[in-house]
Amino acid sequence: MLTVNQNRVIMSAKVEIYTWSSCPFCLRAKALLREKQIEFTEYCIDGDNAARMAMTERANGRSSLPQIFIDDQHIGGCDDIYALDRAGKLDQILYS
Ligand SMILES: N[C@@H](CCC(=O)N[C@@H](CS)C(=O)NCC(=O)O)C(=O)O
Repeated sequence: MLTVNQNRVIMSAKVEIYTWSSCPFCLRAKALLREKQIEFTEYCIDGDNAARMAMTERANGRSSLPQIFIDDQHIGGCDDIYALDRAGKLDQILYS
């Protein structure tokens, strides 16, 4: 995927996030991605139990929202993506 970052066009990873519209953790996770100017695909699954079950299977049993995937690799939820960022590992995954 092509992303504009600090006025440069660069390659970045495919980012997907499953959300509920009124979930504070989801809003927080999306805020981090937006802050980094990362484009992402959002699957808002409000009230869709079948979609939640499919997400849970893809997320190795994790059923809380959000669940985040980068290039089809399961990252986890909001706390996980912030922890990766604090550890300086998120940019590495996004731009490798
Ligand atoms: N530690 C998780 C917390 C996520 C969380 O608790 N999300 C709520 C929605 S805001 C949830 O999925 N709760 C489980 C449920 O309602 O079944 C994270 O950082 O993503």
